[in-house]
Amino acid sequence: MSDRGLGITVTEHLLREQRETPYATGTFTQLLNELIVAAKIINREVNKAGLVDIYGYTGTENIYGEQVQKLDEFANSTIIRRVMHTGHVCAVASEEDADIVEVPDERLRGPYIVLIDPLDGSSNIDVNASIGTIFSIRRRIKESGPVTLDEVLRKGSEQVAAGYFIYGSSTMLVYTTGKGVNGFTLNPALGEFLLSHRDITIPKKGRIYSVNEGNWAYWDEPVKRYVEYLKTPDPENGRPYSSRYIGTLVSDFHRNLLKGGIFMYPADKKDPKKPRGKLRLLFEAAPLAFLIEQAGGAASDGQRRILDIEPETLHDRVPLFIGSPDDVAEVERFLAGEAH
Ligand code: P6P
Repeated sequence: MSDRGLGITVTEHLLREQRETPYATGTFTQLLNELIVAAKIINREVNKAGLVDIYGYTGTENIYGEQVQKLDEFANSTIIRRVMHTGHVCAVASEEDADIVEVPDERLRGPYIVLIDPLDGSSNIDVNASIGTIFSIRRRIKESGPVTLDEVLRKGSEQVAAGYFIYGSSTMLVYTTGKGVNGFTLNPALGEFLLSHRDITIPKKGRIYSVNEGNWAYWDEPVKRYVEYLKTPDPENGRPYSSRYIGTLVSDFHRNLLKGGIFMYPADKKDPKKPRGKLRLLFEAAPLAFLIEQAGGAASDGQRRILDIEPETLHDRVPLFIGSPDDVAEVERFLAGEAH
């Protein structure tokens, strides 16, 4: 029952989930609450970017050779600082850092490893398009001692929670702990995330496709055939699909999660350093794959279920086809040469 029509806060929802989870000790609730505090701090800076000198670049490059935005760095350090002091985390791995960042103080270590894409879509900051934060939470394998890479290079099916914040026309949190997907919208007047999208389920088949068609020349032939197929009129089967592409994974994913459809970032021959495409397995594909499956959707690299793929390195990239189950199954048929 909500108070005076306030609605259900994310804390109430977390505590309710915790009560329904026999082994829950509240540590996850506290950890997610710290991620929420970090997101509120980031959201405040995102909303005033451009008014203060937080736009633009730091002049440094990340491990991919990409220019680091000031807001990228701010988001990364804010999240790491917040989760490091919960006493429930032993390490953080970030898309922005070459290696795992361990919690140094033995008194403040716990069983969780947090993986983050601190500011996804940061190239869109300067044009005021929506951007986001992606997080993935795993339990370490060992009981104690230094966190080793093999404790992180594990299948996405081992995640205990995953979600994202989207800083758009409204600020939202969407997450799963393996019991469905729920969405919360920030009420700026209260500073509270309120339950706004209960038990999100993606339509079985959509009418939207999201891909950067500027990479057309670099795609494999089956991908080209599939996109041509989506654009070929066949009203009885809902085609042509509409093309929607924001260029921020979280935003494109969120729209397709609610409306149905497919997001693709195929392998392409554009950059020899990125033969498997641009998106990272641990920081982007795996957390969104956990979410989409919990919402009744599917996520594949074109052949394999994303959640079954074991990374070889911390920054592995992977082709990504994610969204409505019938659409993902269809593109897999094209890639397997079973459809043309
Ligand atoms: P492209 C943003 O830089 C990002 O990592 C994702 O958020 C987004 O989906 C993708 O890259 C966009 O890449 O090559 O289409 O600009």
